[in-house]
Amino acid sequence: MTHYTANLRDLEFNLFEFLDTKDRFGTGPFAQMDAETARGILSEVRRLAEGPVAASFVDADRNPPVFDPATNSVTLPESFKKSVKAIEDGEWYRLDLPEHLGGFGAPHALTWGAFEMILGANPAAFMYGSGAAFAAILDELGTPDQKRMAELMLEHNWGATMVLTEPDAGSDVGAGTTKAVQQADGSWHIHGVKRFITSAEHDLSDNIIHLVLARPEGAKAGTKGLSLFVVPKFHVDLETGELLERNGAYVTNVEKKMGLKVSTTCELTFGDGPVPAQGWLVGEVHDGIAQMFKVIEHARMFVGAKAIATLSAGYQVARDYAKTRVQGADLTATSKDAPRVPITHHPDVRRSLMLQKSYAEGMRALYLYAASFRDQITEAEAAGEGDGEQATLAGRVNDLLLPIVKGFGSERATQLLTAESLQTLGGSGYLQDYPIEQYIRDSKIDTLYEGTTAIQGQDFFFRKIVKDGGVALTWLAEQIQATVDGEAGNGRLKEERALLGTALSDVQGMLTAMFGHLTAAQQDMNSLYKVAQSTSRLLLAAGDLITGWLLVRQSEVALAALSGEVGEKDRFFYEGKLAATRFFCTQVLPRLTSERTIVENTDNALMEVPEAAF
Ligand code: ST9
Ligand code: FAD
Repeated sequence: MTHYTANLRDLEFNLFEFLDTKDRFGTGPFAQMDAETARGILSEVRRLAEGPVAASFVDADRNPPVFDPATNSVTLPESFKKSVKAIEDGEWYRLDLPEHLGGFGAPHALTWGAFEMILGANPAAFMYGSGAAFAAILDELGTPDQKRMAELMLEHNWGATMVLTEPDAGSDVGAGTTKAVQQADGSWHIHGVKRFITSAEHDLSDNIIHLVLARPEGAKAGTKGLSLFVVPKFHVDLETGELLERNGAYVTNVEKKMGLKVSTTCELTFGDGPVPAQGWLVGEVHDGIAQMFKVIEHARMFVGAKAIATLSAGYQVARDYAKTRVQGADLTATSKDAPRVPITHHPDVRRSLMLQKSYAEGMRALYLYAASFRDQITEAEAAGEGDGEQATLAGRVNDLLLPIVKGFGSERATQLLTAESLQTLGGSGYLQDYPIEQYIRDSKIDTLYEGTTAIQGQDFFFRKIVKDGGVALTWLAEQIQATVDGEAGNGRLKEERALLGTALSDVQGMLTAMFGHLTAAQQDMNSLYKVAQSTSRLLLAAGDLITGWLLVRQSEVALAALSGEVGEKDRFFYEGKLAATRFFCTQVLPRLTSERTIVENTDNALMEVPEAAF
C-alpha cells in the first residue's frame, strides 16, 4: 500500500461519459487511440502511479537530494530514481509527444487524465520528465540542428530546464540582466546567474538541456528584448549523439525548501569560470518571450493539474479516515452513553468532506475541459483547418481557461488541503503518519511558481479578457447561460440552475464594475488601481462559476445514467455527483454575490494608505 489512490472512476466519467473527448477516441488524428486502448492506458498508469511511482514519495521527502558544491553535482535518493525509471520504462512521457516524435496519438484530455495520477502519486517524478515535453517544443521552434538535438534528447532521456528567473527578476521576467554575446561562429556566450531553476542538476540523465532567456548585447529593455537560447550541460556531437566537453553552465547552489524537496531548485551560473557557457539562439530568431511562453503554457497546465491531483488525493485520505474514526455520539442522541459514531455522522465533517469532494471533482472536470480545447485544435489541424474559425476560437478559450486552471486550481487546492483535508484528521493530520502534511508542503509551491496567483489574475483580466476583446469570455458565458436556461434533469436540477444563473450574473457584475474602472482610467490613471485590486478576486470567482457549471452539466449526465440500469457502485457514484453539485451550488456559489459587492464598492482608499501605516 502506498499513500496514493487514484480516482479512476471519476477520470473515466469525464473522458468516456462527459466531455466531447468520448466521441474522439478512434477517430481522425486519434484513430490509433480507441476507447478500449484509452481505458487500458488509464488502468496501466493507475497501477504504475499507485505502485512504483508513489513508492518513494515519503522516502524522497525525508532523504532529499544531496548537493556537492565541490563538483557542482547532485545525488538523488535511490528510491526516487526507481520511481522515475518506472515512468521511463513505460515511456509514458510519449503520451505528451506529437506522433512524428513517437507520440501515441492520444487526445490531450486523456494525456492529462493519465498525468493526473502520476502527479498525485509523486509530482517530482513527473517534473524530471520535462525533457520530452521541452524537446517537442525545441523541435517545433528550432533550426535543423536544434531539431536534431530534440531527437537526441528523446533518444537518451536527457533532462531539460526552463530558465527565466533571476534574483531581481521573478514575476518581472523583463528585468532579467543575463547577457548573451554573439560569437564569430554564430553561437552565443551567456553570462549571468539564474535562480530557482527546477531540475538544473541531478543524476538521472547524462545530459541536461537548458532553455535560457538572456538579453543579447544592445537589445531593448523588458521581456521583448529577451531571446531564447539552448544551452547544454555537455556539448554534443549532433551526428553521433556522443557527449563532448563540459559547457560552462554550472549549478552553484541547491535550495533547501518547505516541500517538493526531491525536485532540485538550483542556482545556475553561466560563464563564470574558465569555460564559456555556449548557447545557440532558438530558431535563429529573437523572439524569446513568445517562444518561452510555449514552454510556460505547458508548465502552467502541469501546475494546475498537479494541485488538483493533490487535492483529490488529500480528499480521499480524509474521507477514508473519517469513515473509520469513531468520535462522539450522533448530535440527535439524547443519552450521554449513546453509541459513539464515525465522524462522517457529524454535520460539520460532512460539510467539510463535501466541500473537498465537490472542488476536487469540479476542478478535475475543469482541467480536462481545458485540455479538450487543445483536442479541437488538433482535429482542425488534421483536417487542414488549423486557421479556421473553430480552431481559432478553441485556442482563445483554451488561453482563457489556462490561468483559471493554474491560478484558481492551485489556490483552491492548497486552501482546502490545509483548512479541510488535514482538519478532517484532527491532530493525526498534523503527523507524518499520514501524507496530508506532505501534500500541503509539496503543493504550496503551486500558487507561486509559473507565475503567482496575482500574475494569473492579471493575465486573466488584462490579456485573456481585455486584449481578447472578450471573445472567448462571451462564448463561455453563452454556454453557461444555455445550461441555466436548459431543461435537462427533469426538474431535479432546477434550484442548481437558478443558483448558477445568479453566479453568472454576479461574475458579469464584477466585470462590468472592472470595465467601468478601466474606462475611467482614460481620464484618471489611478483608476487602474481599482481594477488591479480585483483581478485575483475575479479569477477565483470565475473559477468557482465555471466549476459550478461543469458540475451541473455532469449532474445532467449522472441523472440520465440513473434513469437507466446501473449497478450499485455506479449508482453511488452518480448520486455522489448530484450531491456534490447541489452542495457546490447551494453553499459555494452564493458567496459570489458578496464578492461582487466588494468589487462594485472598491475605491482607492487602500492605495492611499501611507506605506508606514502597514
Ligand atoms: C517556473 C518553473 O516557475 C516551475 C516548474 C518547472 C517544472 C517544469 C516541469 C514541466 C513538466 C512538463 C510536462 C512533462 C511531461 C512529463 C511526463 C511524465 C510522464 N500567454 O503582457 P506583456 C508573452 S518558470 C502567451 O507585455 P510583460 C507574449 O509574447 C518561471 N504569451 O508582459 C507577450 O507579447 P504580446 C515562470 C504571453 O509586462 C509578451 O509575453 N515565470 C502571455 O513584458 C509580453 O507580454 C513566470 O511565469 C500568456 N499568458 O511581462 C513569470 N503573457 O503581448 C510570471 C505574456 O505582443 N510573470 N506573453 O503577445 C508573468 O507572466 C508576467 O506577466 C510577464 C510580464 C513576465 C509576462
Ligand atoms: P516576486 O516576483 O518577488 O513576488 C513577490 C510577491 O509580490 C508575490 O506575492 C507576487 O504575487 C507579488 N507581485 C510581484 N509582482 C507583482 C505585480 N506586478 N502585481 C501584483 N503582485 C505582484 N523559475 C524559473 O525560471 N525556472 C524554474 O524552473 C523555476 N522553478 C522554481 C521552483 C521553485 C521551488 C521555486 C520557489 C521557484 C521556481 N521558479 C523558477 C521561480 C518562480 O517562477 C518565481 O519564484 C515566481 O515567478 C515568483 O517570482 P519571485 O519569487 O521573485 O516573487
